[in-house]
Amino acid sequence: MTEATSFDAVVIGAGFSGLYMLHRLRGLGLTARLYEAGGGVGGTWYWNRYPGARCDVESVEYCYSFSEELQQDWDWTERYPSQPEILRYAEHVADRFDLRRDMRFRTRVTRAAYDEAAARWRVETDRGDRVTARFVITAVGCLSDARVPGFPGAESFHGESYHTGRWPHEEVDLAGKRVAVIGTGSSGIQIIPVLAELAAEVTVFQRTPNYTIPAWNRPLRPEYARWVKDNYADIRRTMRDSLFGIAASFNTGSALEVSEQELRDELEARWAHGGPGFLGAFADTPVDPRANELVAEFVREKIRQTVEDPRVAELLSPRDHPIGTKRPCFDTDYYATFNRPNVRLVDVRRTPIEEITAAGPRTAEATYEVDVIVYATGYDALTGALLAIDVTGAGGAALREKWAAGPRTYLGLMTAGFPNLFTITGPGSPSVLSNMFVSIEQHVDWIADCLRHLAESGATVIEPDADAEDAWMRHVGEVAEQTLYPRADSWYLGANIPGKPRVFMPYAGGVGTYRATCDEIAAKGYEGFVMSP
Ligand code: N01
Repeated sequence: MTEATSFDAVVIGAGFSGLYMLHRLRGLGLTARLYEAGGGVGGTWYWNRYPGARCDVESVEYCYSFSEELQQDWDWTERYPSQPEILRYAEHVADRFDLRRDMRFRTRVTRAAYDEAAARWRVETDRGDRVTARFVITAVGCLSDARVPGFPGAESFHGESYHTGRWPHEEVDLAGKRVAVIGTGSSGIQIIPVLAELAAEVTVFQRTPNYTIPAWNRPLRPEYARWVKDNYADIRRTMRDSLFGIAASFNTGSALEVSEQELRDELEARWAHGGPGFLGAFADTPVDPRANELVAEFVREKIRQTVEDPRVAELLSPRDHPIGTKRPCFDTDYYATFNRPNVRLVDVRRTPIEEITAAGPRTAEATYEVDVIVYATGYDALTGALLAIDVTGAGGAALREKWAAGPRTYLGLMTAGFPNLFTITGPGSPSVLSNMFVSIEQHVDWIADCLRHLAESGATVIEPDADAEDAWMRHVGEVAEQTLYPRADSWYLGANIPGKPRVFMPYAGGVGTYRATCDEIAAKGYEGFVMSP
């Protein structure tokens, strides 16, 4: 039998957005082909196999809600799910809904070109596939384009080097080894305490200290899991209407209007509970620098209480950005790890890494001899994976050109001039500022409803109106300006990638507000979109 080369839709990526999109397309009776660069499903959880990799959204909230049977059948074992468990869940979903038959693994989409005359996309892959589809739906993930800084001499290093987001599938033997970790974002903060247990020595190269809150991971109590399953309808509703897509309670009061004791009591209680709810102690933390500083100083105090060497404690204390303006981190024993005799901290803000020698990283002060270098150096976030594909729209216009000064979308779902191209959790939507599952399901459902609407109304082509897109981008910028987010050099703004335009890319208005906006636009006959037969 010859392989089909013409589909209703091509989906790019088999992470949680691609899996659910494929399922919904099937339900609509549409034909689809899904291409995935990795060797299996799971997206970020397929790649991020580093020791200690774990989600920092609670397991019972970090999962699909679209199937009642699925959410009742699946049992999570820990408060925060580990990477192997999340990967098992992705594989279970792929099998349960028989999704694999439309997937092609180890196949990277290299080019997607819109053919206006045919009103179809021509899609090419690195394995020579040439297919066409009416719709292209990108499910490429927001943090999938792993980046290693271009340190001179990196290839001359005699030991092993790994990026956390491209960790080998086979066991990496770290016992007795000297390990360098470069980077102290979420990945670094998770891997460092585990490496400290496994390796002989760990040298942490820190450029910017991060605030991190204890996760207090633990086995999931069966009675709690039962309670969640019995109350899922309410819990999911709370999550969907919330700011960040999680069920934790967020106070509406101000940190500036409570007594010192009340402030401390609230923060202590949330610290003791752990996890993302800590940042919900006061409503003005994300917007008022004085309120923010009170919360930030509480965390610095915790660092001073935990880390025995005051010089190390100070080095670990963030002072250059408000708390919550970079992606919050949640840890297991991160600060305490710096009390171990086999862990040392190098301040590469003061003395940057000048090169990687055969022996290891070299700063102006010293060469650090190591056996393994772990790059926990992050991603070209939100746009990297999309722009790695050569996408051309109407008139042959290149997406890379259109987004040269920063991504431009309407609702983060589509971009003008690129008809029938949908971007799940695209820039301009809440995506990385939320529990991804909530954002993914909302986007996929919205896209599926839109495709049904097109079919019912006899239209075949949809794209945003340029004015609607401009207005949305202004709104995304204005909402960000009302917050403290722009004050940090974060990957939200592309600040981690040299030469990337400094634009705040996600929508900071919250998933509840955003969902209401998307629903209203659809209810008004897809206001701001242009549809044609
Ligand atoms: O990457 P990051 P990540 N010299 O970009 C440093 C999600 N995630 O992989 O801050 C020296 O946050 C860089 O320093 P600086 C989550 O959304 C979730 O850790 O730029 N250092 C920074 O310390 C997260 O936010 C989970 O000064 C250099 C680090 O590398 C996102 O993924 C787990 C450098 C990069 O931090 C990305 O996290 C893991 C250089 N030249 C990830 N270049 C969970 O669910 C970069 N750095 C728990």
